This record gives sequence, structure tokens and C-alpha cells, in this order.
Amino acid sequence: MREIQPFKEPIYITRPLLPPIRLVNKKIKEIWKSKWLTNMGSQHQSLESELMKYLSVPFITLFCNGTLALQLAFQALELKGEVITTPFTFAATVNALYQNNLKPIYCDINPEDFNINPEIIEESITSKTSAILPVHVFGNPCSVEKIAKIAEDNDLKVIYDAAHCFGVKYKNRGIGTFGDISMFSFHATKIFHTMEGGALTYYNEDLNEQLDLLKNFGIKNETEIVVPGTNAKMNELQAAIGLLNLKLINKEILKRKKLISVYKENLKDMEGIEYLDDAKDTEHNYQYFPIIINQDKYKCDRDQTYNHLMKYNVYSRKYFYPLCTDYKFSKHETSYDIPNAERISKQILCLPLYGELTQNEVEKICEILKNK
Ligand code: T4K
Repeated sequence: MREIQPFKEPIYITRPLLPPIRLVNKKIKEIWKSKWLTNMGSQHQSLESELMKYLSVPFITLFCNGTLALQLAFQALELKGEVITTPFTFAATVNALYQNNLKPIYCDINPEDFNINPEIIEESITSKTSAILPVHVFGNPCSVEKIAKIAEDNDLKVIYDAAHCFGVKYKNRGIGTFGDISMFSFHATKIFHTMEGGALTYYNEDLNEQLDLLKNFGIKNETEIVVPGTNAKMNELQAAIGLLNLKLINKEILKRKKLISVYKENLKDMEGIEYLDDAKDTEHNYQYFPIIINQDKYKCDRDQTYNHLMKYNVYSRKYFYPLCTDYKFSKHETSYDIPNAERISKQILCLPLYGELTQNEVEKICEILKNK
């Protein structure tokens, strides 16, 4: 067996898209000149209108991060009681529910796309259910048509956690046009970012005013505070970074698409390693590259694989492990049987993926996986 040398520099799960520093400096000068640093200035307004076009959505509200955006979405829709969601997600999804005194009811996921199984959603509805909170995990669209039907039949709201979905289209529609509200994360680890940031997209124009109030202390004007809002505004520097990154995003998506094809080509005959095919009717953004490790066939479990990669300076991530149902504070919550989520969370591993990664580096990561 050929000896493989560890990478000299760490290879992380991701690296942020960085606009040329010269252009960042130019933006900073603009902001300095304006003396307008936050509270919905001109950068913020420009980013809102550019994003509406890019995401093909009728309305958008920007926030300082995706988690607060999600929390305020629940408040704007006045959710109460129980919310049906998935245990296979990042902590932010369900923590946002707890922050609003909403009770998560966990449903199992599909093994084909790791998204919530709509058949189980129906079984989980009770008189206390007010909404469904599905997550488009790794950017793969949920069963949006089935979920819309269930919501309509049972008079429930639907809030999509679309944190991974920047720019994804399903049946030629922006993914942010499904459900009552969709939340996008613009965190540094996301394909499009504003360092920290997030957005809500929606159809109902009335939500626009309500969300603007909720993110800005409930201030209607200098003498009227009309809702007990918080401070969740995106500042001008964040918005400026977003405007610069938006110019780079299409290239970044193409680079990642190419790298995923290199991964797939090199892993396709490796017994015990599986990956998802592109979903039907979907324009992907290639935010993540998850693999499933079948211990019996690969002769190595997920944790051993994670440690093996680390010896070579490769930092993969176990997104999403542990399941939300295993958090200390949520153990007592209702959960239906979740065998798929339990299995997948123990087998999943996301491999490094970002535009700056080279084809050679991807080939070497696959070589390391081969030589376990
Ligand atoms: N819903 C879902 C489904 C989500 O996945 C997320 C966030 C949210 C909601 C909430 O949205 P936000 O409130 O965050 O907008 C990361 C991110 O912090 C988190 O945003 C993301 N999901 C989650 C999946 O991943 P960690 O704990 O893995 O991040 P961290 O700091 O370990 O970073 C991972 C790697 O990225 C580092 O090893 C190196 C690289 N990195 C990271 C940062 C922050 C950089 O190269 N530069 C950086 O600035 O959670």
C-alpha cells in the first residue's frame, strides 16, 4: 500500500467565500462616508432587492443570523403548542422552538434524502399542533407538495428551515417560495454568506411590516412601540459583504459541482460508501457533500473514518449527530419511532467542500478513504 502523507495545512469541512479585499475596502470607505452603519441603510436595502431577484421570491426580510430569523418567523405567525419537525438537523432549528416555548414533535426522515417523512407528519398531528417545521437537509428539497396538502387539510402553518438552500430551485421555483415562510442562513460556513446573517422569504405582504417591527424592538415610529420585538438587524458591513459575495456565488456553485463529480467518480466503486444522487427537478447549490458509511461493507465505522481522516489533517463533520432527540434538554419530548434518523446520524459524514478546494485535494481525500 502506498504511503500517503498528511496534508500540510488542515483541510476543513468548509472555507468561506471571500471577495477581493480591495473591493471590501472600497465598500468600507462607502459605509464610512455615509456614516450609516446599521438600521436598514443603503447596503441593506440593496442586498434585499438583489436577493429577491436572485432567490426569485416576492418578499424578503434580512436578519443578523438565521436562528433569530427563525425565532421571529414563529412569532410573526403566532405559533402555539406543538410544532412537527425533524430530529435530523442542526441545533438551531429546535432551539428556536424552545426559545418560543413551542414543543417539538419529532418525525422520522426518509433514507433517500434525509428529509422529514410526510407520511409520518400526518400521524403526528394533534389538537395542539400549530405548524410544521421541515428542514431541506443539505439543500435537498423536502416533499413540498405533500407537505402543502397536509398543512392545508389541517390548517397548519409551514415554516421551512432552508438554511442550506441558498439559490436552490425546485421545479424552476425558488425554494424560498414554498410554505408560509422560509429561513435562509448566511453564516460564514454557508455557500452564500454575510459573515453572520439570515433571511426570511414569504408571500404574504403583511408579514413584511410585522417582521420589520419584530427585528427592530417593535418600533413603529419615534413615539410608538407596538410589539415586544428584539434586535435582530443585519448591519451595513454584513450587507456589503453579501452584495460582494452575490457576484461570486454562481462561480462558487459551479466549482463545488465539479468537485462533487470528482468525489463521486473516485468513491463510486468503494464498497460501503454511499452518496446521494442529485434530487429530481432540482437546481442544486452543492452546499454539502454527505456520505453514508456502511460499517459492515466498509469495515470501518463512521467514527473510525472521521478519526482516520483527521490523522491526515482532514476535518470532516458529523452533521447531524447527535440527533435533536438526544439532547439532554429534549429527551423527555414526544418522539415517534425514528429508526432512519437514528441509523443515518450514526453513518453520516460530510466531507470537505468549498470552491477553493482543488481536484488534487479531493482525489487525495478519496485515496485516504481507500487506504483506511
Ligand atoms: N438551521 C440549520 C439546518 C443550520 O444548519 C443552521 C446553521 C441554522 C439553522 C442556523 O443558522 P445561523 O444562525 O448559523 O445563521 C456551523 C455553523 O455555525 C452553522 O451556521 C451551521 N448551521 C452548521 C451546520 O455549521 P459548526 O459548529 O460546525 O461551525 P464551526 O465553527 O465548527 O465551523 C466549521 C468549519 O468551518 C471550521 O472547522 C472551519 C470553517 N470555518 C468556520 C468559520 C466560522 C471557517 O473557515 N471560517 C469561519 O469563519 O456550525
